[in-house]
Amino acid sequence: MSLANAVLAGERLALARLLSQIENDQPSGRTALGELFPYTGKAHLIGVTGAPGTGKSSLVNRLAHHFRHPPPGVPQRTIAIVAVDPSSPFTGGAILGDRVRMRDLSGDPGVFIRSMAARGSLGGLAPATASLVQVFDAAGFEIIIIETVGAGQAEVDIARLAHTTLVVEAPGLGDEIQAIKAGILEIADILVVNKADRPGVENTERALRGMLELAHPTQRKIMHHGQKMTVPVPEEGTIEEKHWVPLILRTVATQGDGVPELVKAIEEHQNFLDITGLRNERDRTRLQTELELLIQGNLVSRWRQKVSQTQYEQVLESLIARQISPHQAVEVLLDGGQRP
Ligand SMILES: Nc1nc2c(ncn2[C@@H]2O[C@H](COP(=O)(O)OP(=O)(O)OP(=O)(O)O)[C@@H](O)[C@H]2O)c(=O)[nH]1
Ligand SMILES: [Mg+2]
Repeated sequence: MSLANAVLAGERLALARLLSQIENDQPSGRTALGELFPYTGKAHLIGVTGAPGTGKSSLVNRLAHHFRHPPPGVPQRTIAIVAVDPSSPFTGGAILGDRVRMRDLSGDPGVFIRSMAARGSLGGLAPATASLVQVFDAAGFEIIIIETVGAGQAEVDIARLAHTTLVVEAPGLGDEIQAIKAGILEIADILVVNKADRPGVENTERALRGMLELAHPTQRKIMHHGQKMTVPVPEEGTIEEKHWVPLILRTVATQGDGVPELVKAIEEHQNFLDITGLRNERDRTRLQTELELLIQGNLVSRWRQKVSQTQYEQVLESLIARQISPHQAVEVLLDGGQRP
């Protein structure tokens, strides 16, 4: 049986082996992914991002627990977690979070957790993460959570992989400003003020609400009364009707407070995407982004094979000495590193 077929048959060892091959950018991993790709497109992808230490891993753990042990009458769902830690595999918080998760979720065959610290050689972290997510999707996991430390563009790219993006804030981090910097409000579908047991939670929430009002002025009134936006009817299909105003919710991840409400909000957003047809639009954008990142990565790596480090440094020196302009340098380098 091929590795892809073993993954489709639900073999966990095969799944783990394929995830490693993909992380290491092995050709065998790409072959299997090619076989699996037609089976993707079913999972609901949830991105969880936010500043270091805001409680993302604790929250993801709670969410996973909730999806595995739902209230009566609600179907149980399988869940995969991809924790992306772009820093060292030994210092990152993903490791700590995983230990917490292992204790709560280990032994449950409906849960699969993967930490990713390595950067694939082609195209960077976001495409590698996208590939892992595709494997989980094909393997039949119904919910896939992608946890990233929200610091820069790479994390925003990864968050864009998701259907529903949660941005996690916590009181007392000066996080309002960080959120603006990372452009994170633009990607947030749900803003979670975690550590709501800590002092300063009102201030954090007020700051976020203020920023939301700036970003979505037409929704000012609705937000003012602290009400959730109702899901619009798609009859007219105008852009306004497809507008989702991010929800702000408080949680205490350590206790599980606010988690049922958060799950409800995620489901509401999922419905909104389905009803408005935005899910298809997001899928399209997502795959297009992935394609473009892969093209960039591939072109750069092909080019690197043609130009030696010495040639590259010679051109760089000429540039620094003002003998050639940046544009001329690019021309020279793309022509195989020959000086004019
Ligand atoms: N008081 C309080 N502490 C919390 C809460 N949620 C998480 N913590 C604590 O905050 C610390 C960081 O939690 P993590 O879940 O590892 O946070 P994280 O955002 O995943 O951290 P990184 O992955 O390192 O960015 C841990 O000590 C948690 O126990 C909360 O709601 N209230
Ligand atoms: Mg974490």
